[in-house]
Amino acid sequence: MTTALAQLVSKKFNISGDFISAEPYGNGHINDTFALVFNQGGTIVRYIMQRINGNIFKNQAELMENIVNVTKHLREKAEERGVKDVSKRVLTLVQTPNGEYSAYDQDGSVWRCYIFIEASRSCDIIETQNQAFEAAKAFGAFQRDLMDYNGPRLFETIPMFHHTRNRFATLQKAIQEDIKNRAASVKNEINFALSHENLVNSLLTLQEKGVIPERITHNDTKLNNVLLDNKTDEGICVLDLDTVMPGLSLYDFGDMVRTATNPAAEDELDLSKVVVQVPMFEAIAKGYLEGTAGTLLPVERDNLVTSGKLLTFECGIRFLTDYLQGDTYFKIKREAHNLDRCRTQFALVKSLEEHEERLMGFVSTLT
Ligand code: ADP
Ligand code: GN1
Ligand code: MG
Repeated sequence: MTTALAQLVSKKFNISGDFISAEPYGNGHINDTFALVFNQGGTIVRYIMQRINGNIFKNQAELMENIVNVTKHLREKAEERGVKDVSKRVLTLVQTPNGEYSAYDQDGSVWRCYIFIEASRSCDIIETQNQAFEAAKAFGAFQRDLMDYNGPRLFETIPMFHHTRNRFATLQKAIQEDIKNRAASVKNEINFALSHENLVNSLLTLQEKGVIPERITHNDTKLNNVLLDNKTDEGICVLDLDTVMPGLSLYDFGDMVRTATNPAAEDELDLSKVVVQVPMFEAIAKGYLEGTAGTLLPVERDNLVTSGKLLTFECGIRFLTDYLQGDTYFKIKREAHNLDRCRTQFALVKSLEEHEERLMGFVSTLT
């Protein structure tokens, strides 16, 4: 049904040739993503088409404006550097015949379409240190490239997205309201969350004091939001630009720690597998420093470990909140999926705490 809808919507974009198929694609938790296949005069060409999640992104016109402005800037930077295959390195939106970058379906949902970047893939689980290094380097370079962004100020597509104190307050409210009567069954997770309240202010305080600068950041740097080259594992293109907006560079680093240091899946049931792999942490720190090319301040470097703990904790409380509220935010594939995800995040926070000294020792050697 949705696949048929995707075929219908694909007609609204400037795509030539004969339609072959549209299949759900990827493992994103938010939008509905399809891979479209067309036959263009004997050549098979793929596209990525997405229905933007209107429950989460309330102002899709602003969101698309951000993406148009950000990709334009990134394309200019790549061209300045003499990059040859720019459409492999920066997401390219496909327009409609009217020159729009999105189209509506019959229900009023907003869709967009990108050129499919071939010969690459995104990974859900980290396998090698080289992948960790490359992914982090690509996210770092993304941020560095946006430092001289001079287009219109980017809209905040989800207000207070990484305001962890606010996220914590939302959790407290969800516990109190307990609309699905689930709180009693997740006492351990609630206790873990409440006992870590001291974490929530760690970066906000530094930002409020003006010690850590606001930058344009990606804000959703999970490992599967970057494409790695199939042959070399080079991080070739940063994806999922819905939350690119003003933020802290440490939000981006922290979410990489969350997703690229742990060898287990985000929804792994065997929590003994959820551990921080120190060499992976080292690889992402080196990759991020290389990608940001000397632009991180010493205070940002000093807080790399804290950011990993904070962002992992934040994601854990977001999953727990969604579980308590009846799974209305993140897509789920099984009952208690959000609870399982919350548990892995909290297990990783614990592991980060256990390895803190060693990780800090490594960070102190970075120059
Ligand atoms: P969500 O917001 O739901 O996470 P994403 O934009 O991250 O959606 O896309 C989901 C997945 O689709 C990505 O993890 C990636 O594997 C794949 N993908 C997205 N855009 C492209 C593209 N232009 N080329 C190839 N694969 C893509
Ligand atoms: C969502 O869209 P996706 O799957 O890349 C979420 C992130 C979470 C992540 C947890 C807009 O990312 O913030 O960290 O799930 N994106 C949004 O896996 O909320
Ligand atoms: Mg994604």
